[in-house]
Formats: sequence, structure tokens, C-alpha cells
Amino acid sequence: MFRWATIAGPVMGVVNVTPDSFSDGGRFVAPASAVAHACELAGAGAAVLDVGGESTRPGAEPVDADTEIARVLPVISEVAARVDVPISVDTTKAAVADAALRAGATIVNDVSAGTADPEMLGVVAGAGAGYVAMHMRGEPRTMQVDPHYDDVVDEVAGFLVERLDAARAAGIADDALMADPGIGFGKTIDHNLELLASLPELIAAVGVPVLVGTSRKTFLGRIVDEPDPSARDDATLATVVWALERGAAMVRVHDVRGAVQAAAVLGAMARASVARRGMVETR
Ligand code: PMM
Repeated sequence: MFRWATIAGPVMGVVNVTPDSFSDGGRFVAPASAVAHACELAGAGAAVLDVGGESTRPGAEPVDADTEIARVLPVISEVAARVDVPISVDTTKAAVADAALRAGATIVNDVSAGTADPEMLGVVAGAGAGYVAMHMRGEPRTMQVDPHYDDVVDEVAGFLVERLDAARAAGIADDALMADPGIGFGKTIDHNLELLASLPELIAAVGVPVLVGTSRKTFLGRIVDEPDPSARDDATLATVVWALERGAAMVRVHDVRGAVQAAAVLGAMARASVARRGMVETR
């Protein structure tokens, strides 16, 4: 049975096996280069490797389950054989999740939180796998068309609470669950910033560990005026530090090395600050 408490660190590394992902589009579509990339991320300290075969970038066209399975399966089985880092499969399809879990993945990262495929939660429960439920408004093809919320934090938290309950009702263990506000999925820049600003409130509301995925996303490009996603890792790192400082359990990033180093330094400073407080209090 998978439990998040057994995961060794706070950094999930992105392994996209898609020809059209916005952030590293097509670079790792050949299985051998995706496997090599995943092993590199493991070496850089990724605690989870997130393998995806369908692009979720705004406007992306869906792919069928067979295509997705053909992309991710060889990568998952080879990575599972080579490194000892848990693998998540980034998919909304139960058939893909099922195949990936049989091939060595132990976590399903579902950007639809079980709303895209009625079989998904049952497959995850049956395998005793970990599950990430993410908030998305609409679907990738249309999600950035004028998104509107009355209160984005309340609405995202409410959706996640409801989907986590559905996951529990399907038999997924509480300590196998993680929630994700879905930065960039049907949200404006202001929505994304408001969600990041309200992380402690969101974490308290959902009651399970929270994953945050800001890596290389468009809202960062707008803030720093950088059209090239692969040149947004420094901007990403600011959000990584922000999210970990405000209680996120995990960040999903392309630049694993940077995030692992930032997390290590944050940890050292947190320990020093606890020690200092103890010293001052016993004076
Ligand atoms: N973002 C992307 C894909 N999958 N999964 C989770 N849980 N959270 C995210 O923020 C998220 C995701 C899109 O970006 P990519 O092209 O970098 O994979």
C-alpha cells in the first residue's frame, strides 16, 4: 500500500513523453531519451518521477489511451528497473493508469481529479496506489477561455474536498491522497497568484498534503517577461521557495536540482531557527 509519508523529499521531477508539451515540448519523446532524462532527475534528488504521455498545455488536443500507453509504458518499466525512485503517471485515463501501475508506477497524478474517467478512482484503489487529485476548470482544450470565479480559493478548495471524499469513498486510503490547486489550469494570472498567496488556508481546508506545480508556467513568463518556458527556472524557483515555506508538501518541477538545493537550504534554516528559538526561550 502506498503512503505519502514514505516519500523521501519534497521534489517531483517532470518527465514529459509528449511531442507537444509547452515546457519541454518533444525533447524527450523517444523512450531512451526520456529514460535518460528521468535517471538524471533521480540523480539530482527527485523524490518522485512524474511520467506523462498527454500534453495538458492550454489548447492541447486529447490523445487516445493506446497512444498514451505506447508513449509512457516503455519509459515507466525501464525507469522502474533502473532507479529506486517512486514513479507517478500523469494521466486522466483509467486504462493508462492501470497499465502504468502494472509496469512499476505506484502513484497516479490525475489533473481531472477523477472527473474525466469514472473508472479511475476504482483502479487506483484496487492497486493500493497513491493519488494526486488536481483542480482544473474545464478541459485543457478550452480551460484558458475567460476563466471566472467568485472566490477562487474557496471554489478550488471546495472542489478538492469533494473529489478527495469521492476518492475515499472509492477505497483510496487517506494517507495515499494528495491535493493540487492546479496552477495554470483554467486560471488567470491573478487567480494563480491568489491561490499561491492563500496556500496555508488552502492546505488547512483540504486536510491532506498539497502538491504545487508552477514550473515554467505562463503566469511566470508574464511576470518576468520571458516568452521561452525553458528560461523560466529562476522565476519558478521563487515560487518553489514560497510554496515550501507556506506548507506545500511537494513541488512539481522541471529543474529538479534547483528545487532540491532550495529545499535543503530551507530545511537547514528552519532547523537553525528552531534551535535559536529554544536558546532564547531557555535564557
Ligand atoms: N501541470 C502540468 C501537468 N501535470 N500535474 C499536477 N499535479 N500539477 C500540475 O501543476 C501539473 C500537472 C503542466 O505542465 P507540464 O507541461 O510541465 O507537464
